[in-house]
Order: sequence, then C-alpha cells, then structure tokens
Amino acid sequence: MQDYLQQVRDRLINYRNLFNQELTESEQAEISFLEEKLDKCTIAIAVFGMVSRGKSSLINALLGQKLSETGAIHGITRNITVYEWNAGGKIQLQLIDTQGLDEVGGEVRGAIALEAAKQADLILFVIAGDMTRLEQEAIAELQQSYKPILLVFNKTDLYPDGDRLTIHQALQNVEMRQLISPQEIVLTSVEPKPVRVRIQYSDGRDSQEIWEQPKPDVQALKERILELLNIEGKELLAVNVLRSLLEIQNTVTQRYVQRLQASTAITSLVFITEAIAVLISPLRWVDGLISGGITGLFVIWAIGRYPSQKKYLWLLLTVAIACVSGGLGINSEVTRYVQIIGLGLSLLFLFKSLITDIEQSRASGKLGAKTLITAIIQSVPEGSILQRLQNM
Ligand SMILES: Nc1nc2c(ncn2[C@@H]2O[C@H](COP(=O)(O)OP(=O)(O)O)[C@@H](O)[C@H]2O)c(=O)[nH]1
Ligand SMILES: [Mg+2]
Repeated sequence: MQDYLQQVRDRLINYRNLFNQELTESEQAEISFLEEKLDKCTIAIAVFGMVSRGKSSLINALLGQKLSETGAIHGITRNITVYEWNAGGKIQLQLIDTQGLDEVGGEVRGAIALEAAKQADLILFVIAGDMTRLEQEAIAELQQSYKPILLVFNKTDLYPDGDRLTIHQALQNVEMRQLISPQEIVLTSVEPKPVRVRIQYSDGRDSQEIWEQPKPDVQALKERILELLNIEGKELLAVNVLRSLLEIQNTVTQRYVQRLQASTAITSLVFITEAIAVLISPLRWVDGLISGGITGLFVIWAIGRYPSQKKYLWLLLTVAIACVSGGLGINSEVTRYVQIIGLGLSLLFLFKSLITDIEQSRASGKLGAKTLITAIIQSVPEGSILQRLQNM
C-alpha cells in the first residue's frame, strides 16, 4: 500500500510540473494541499446532520474532552470547525464539525455541505430517531461525492430497548438499504441525559435521590471508525486525493479544449499553407510531403502533452492525408481543386476527432487519475466500503 501512496504523490507532482502554465493559482494551491495531506497521512472525518442531533457532543465524546460548544440553541456551530483527533496509530485524524443541515437556507446549505464533503474522507451522518425526508435527501446527496458514510443513530438513551430496536430495524428496511448498508449503522448516546438515582445508606440515614450523569456510549463508533481506517484508511486517502486531482484534470482539459476549439486562426492558417503548397508545387510527392508535414506539426501542437488514447491513429491519419494529397495530384487544374477540397475536409475531420479524443482521454493514461483509482479499489478487500461505493 505504501507503494500506492507514493504513486499518487508522483502523479500529483508530475501533473503540477507538466501543466504548470495551464494551472490557475487556486489549482496549484489545491495540489499543494493534497500533497501535504498525503505526506501527513491526514484523514478528515466530517460530521453531518440536522440541528441538535448531537454532532458537536459526538465530537466531544470522541475527543474525550469538551472542545466544541453544544447546546439546545440553534446555530451554535457556525459553518465548519476542524479538530485534531489523536486516536493513536500513524494516521492523523481530523474531525470536522458542521452546521445543522436545516440551519441554513437551501442553497447555502448545499454549498457548505458540498465543500465539507469534498474535504472529508469519511462522513458521519448523525440522526436521533426516525429519519426525516430531509435527512434521507441529504444522505443521497452526500453519496454523490463517493465518500463512505457511517450512519450514527445517537441519543439511544432516550429510547426504551423495544423502541430503539424498532427504529434500528426501520433503518434497515428495503428502501433504506439502498442508501446505507446495515453494517454502516452505529448506535451511540454521546451525551446521555442525567438520570435520578436513589442512594441507600447502610447506616440507617434516610435514602436520598441524586442526578447522575451516565457515561457517554461512543465506544462502538470509535471501534468502527478505527476498524474501517485500519482496513482501508490509506486506500481511502489515496482514492480521495486522486478524485480531487481528477476534478482538477477535468477542469484543465475542458479549458484547453475550449481554447483549441476557438483557435480557428491556426486551423485556417494550416489549411491555407497546405493549399498554396499544393497549388505551386511542381511534383505530386512534394504535395504529399508538404501537407503531411504540416498536418503532422499541427497534430503535435494540438495534442501537446495532453493525454490522448489514439496517438497512432493520428499518425496514420496524417500519413493518409499526405497520400491523398499526393495521390490526387495529377497535373490538371480541376484535380488540383479536388485535391485542395479533400485536404480541407480531412483536416476538418482530423481536428474534430482530435478534440473528441482529448476530451475522452482526459484523466486517463499515464498521468491521469482514473486508472490508478480503479487499480486501488480493486486492491482493497472484498466487502470494504470503497468497493461498495464503487458498485453503487
Ligand atoms: N439524551 C441525549 N441527549 C443528547 C445526546 N447527545 C447530545 N444530546 C443533547 O442534544 C443537544 C444538542 O447537542 P449538540 O451536540 O449541540 O447538537 P448539534 O446541533 O448536532 O451539534 C444538547 O442539549 C445535548 O446535550 C445523547 O446521546 N443523549
Ligand atoms: Mg453543533
């Protein structure tokens, strides 16, 4: 696995070096951020859910100390807050507290959630009882980001055993199974309500009632998280970094293709040069040589360092254009024009197919993130979350 992390790192650095001029400042910054994340082996766990489900309390319980503010008042957690969590082991963990999904307006919420989900490697989605429609929709939306989600059913102390069982079973019904598999549901009570206990004294004093704070029950969740990270933590990190790289690669390629499409001046110039060469050249094979050469240069310019799946096809087409151009050239004025029209059409076809190829092969190939993502996912054990996400 160490090997994969190194490969991902190489890919990031290669991409940045090769595409330096193409990258905007924020894209470069993002790549540096990803590089640092890899170096420090940081896994970010984002906690999502509606207001007052116990997100902040859950973070406190996991950290074992009260760091984030909790309370019944809406809107205590503003946007997102990040905490370092030292859970032992080599992996550096971060817990991200987020604002309640129902606390902000729809559009802002979507944006914040998406941003936090983008940063996260693992998502804890906290509910406290039956799932609402909003919660189901939010989970479905978060799943679009391909991040594993553990569903945390919190405040179980509020339910008598029977009710808790019913809710837990309801979470595993057919409709829900499409969202979350039963192994991904964990029960907690991270800040149980104080209970009244009666103290009996042995020395005959009157018995007394006091409020006692039960211990938080978060062990199962902690174990589930650590188990998950143990099995596929590094793969998760590698795949998430690659997914971010993939996004950058897609944007950069898109921008490049748009520029290519707008470069009518260069395409016309290529065509005009070849047409003139055909008109004035005395011999057929000179026609072929010139148009083949110019087309070849044009292809090299267009593909540049862009990943292209069909390099040999372009070579073949270039030779074909040269042959067409040379072969048609019989010394009569009429065939010369046919020759030029043929040249124009083949150039047009070549240009269009080149763009399609670049678009289709973005992010694949030696520099691309796609192939490596597939390889890593195939390497994790059967039944792991990464594989499940891939198959969804
Ligand atoms: N009974 C019970 N109450 C809880 C539990 N966890 C959190 N709470 C309470 O729920 C309220 C909201 O908690 P908070 O962590 O601020 O929720 P957040 O808005 O999701 O961050 C607080 O009053 C907590 O004391 C739990 O496991 N059991
Ligand atoms: Mg909170």
